[in-house]
Amino acid sequence: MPRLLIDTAKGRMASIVLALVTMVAGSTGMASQSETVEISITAQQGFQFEPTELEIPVGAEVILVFENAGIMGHNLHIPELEVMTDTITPGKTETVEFTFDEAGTYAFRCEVPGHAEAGMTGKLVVQ
Ligand SMILES: [Cu+2]
Repeated sequence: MPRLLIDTAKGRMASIVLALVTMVAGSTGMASQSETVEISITAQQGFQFEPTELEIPVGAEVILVFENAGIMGHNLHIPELEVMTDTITPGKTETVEFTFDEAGTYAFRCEVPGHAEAGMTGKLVVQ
């Protein structure tokens, strides 16, 4: 009889802990799904992106505004997502939207011949 009481108490504790874990997991999951993040990357003079590194939450809907503040045409390509802007002329902007479903470090680069080699590269840290 006393043993049965202990088992019941343990069982109740276990179900309370489980309920808490489920609540926490559910709320963070919903937050990342509905999250929208706007970032901007500028192509500068001298074959440089600014910034060259950004942090992005995994699962967020990313709105990337790419601006060309340089003196020649540039684009922005994220090879692993197959996301790429047009090559835009100085003073123009282009917006692309995408989502990273997996954490990791993703490179971006300008695909105009010679530009990445001259320094037009950067990375997005997704976590
Ligand atoms: Cu370029």
